[in-house]
Amino acid sequence: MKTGVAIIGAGPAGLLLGHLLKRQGIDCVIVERRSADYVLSRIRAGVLETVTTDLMRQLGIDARLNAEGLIEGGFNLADGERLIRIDIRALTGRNVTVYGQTEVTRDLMEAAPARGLEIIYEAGEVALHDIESQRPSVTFIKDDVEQRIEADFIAGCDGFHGPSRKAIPASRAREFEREYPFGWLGILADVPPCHPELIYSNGPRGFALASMRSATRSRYYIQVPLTERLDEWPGERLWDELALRFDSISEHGVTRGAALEISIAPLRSYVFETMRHGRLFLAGDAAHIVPPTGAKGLNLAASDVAYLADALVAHYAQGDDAALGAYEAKALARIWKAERFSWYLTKLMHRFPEDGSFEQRMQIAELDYVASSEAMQRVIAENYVGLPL
Ligand code: RFL
Ligand code: PHB
Repeated sequence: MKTGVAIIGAGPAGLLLGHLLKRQGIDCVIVERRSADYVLSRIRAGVLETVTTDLMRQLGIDARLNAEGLIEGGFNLADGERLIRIDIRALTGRNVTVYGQTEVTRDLMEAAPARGLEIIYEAGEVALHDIESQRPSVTFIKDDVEQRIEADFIAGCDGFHGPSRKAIPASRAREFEREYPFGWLGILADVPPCHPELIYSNGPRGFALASMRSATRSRYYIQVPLTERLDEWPGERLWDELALRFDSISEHGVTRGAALEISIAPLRSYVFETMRHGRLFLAGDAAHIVPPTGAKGLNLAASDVAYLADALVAHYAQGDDAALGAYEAKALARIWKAERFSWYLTKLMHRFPEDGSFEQRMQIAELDYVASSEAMQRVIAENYVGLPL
């Protein structure tokens, strides 16, 4: 098989890139290791910046987003006792949209066949070849048969554990990493949210986040040590803990219900420089990870592919490779600022086991400062709604 751009991975990065290229008449194919159902069973991001919603609108894949997305004009930081509302609409003139990554992915997957975007699911042993040559290729096993896609370019959109980043020689790259000594235990349940807007709380019992997917579906997280196992958290224990952290500060208090999903995710900050090697370009989690505290991961995947799609269009439509050459620098400038904000909010809102009473007083003083200073609130709001492309 021959194509223009071979895209590895059908997460948000790969699917958005595929649609953006197809819309411009650029030939591409997506190769995904998992089944469509498996990809749709992963519960991840919930908060979309305008970067992401604008792309969905440009593509005309926005009917459900417009009908079901919750427009949020603010969110809250809490110190355990009081809410500090960050009025993002008043401070920036913009909003964020609560609409699950699962729904974004579903909408993009469902729109693919009618637009001629081919997605090959359940492709095993995906491997990259000849990325330094003019004619790179991707091989994989599908239904016990090895197949090869020859392409002009490969887009590595295969997340943190995929093969694309590993295909770049270590001598050509630098890694920047920070691991955090805790994870997030998350629960999804069909119960009304405890509060109309998100609450990120750093209280005496540690970090917790009250989020949502709709007026009848809630998503909560609490900070747990990395050694924690899921079987140590039967539903009742988790609901008790959430009630202790949110009942006194939220509008309605926590409503309990059966878990639709429950999982633990580690927290990490990571950037891989370079995002380009020969004819391979990396985008999304394949090149960088942020801790989820700033709600930036999916939105960074979207901004990466917006840059990359524009650069590939310039190559195919005008024979102009300047934007391809500038892709990495442009993407990294936005990525590092999102890394900074996600790290800052993670440090401000979590209990670190190594921290003593001094660091805790610093967190309290900073939250108190945020509560009293519009300038501080504006800085947080501007980063939360997303920096310009
Ligand atoms: P993905 O979504 O991981 O997709 C990569 C795809 O590549 C496939 N793949 C392969 N395909 C072929 N061959 C192989 N060998 C392959 N190996 C892997 C995978 O199966 C998968 O389908 O990466 P992408 O597209 O870059 O998207 C990134 C986002 O998924 C991620 O950054 C966000 O989910 C992060 N994130 C959040 N981001 C936000 O913007 N807002 C949020 O509110 C937010 N909350 C979160 C989050 C991530 C979380 N977890 C679990 C990590 C909350 C959580 C709990
Ligand atoms: C979510 O709803 O899953 C969510 C919301 C905000 C975050 C992270 C996750 O910062």
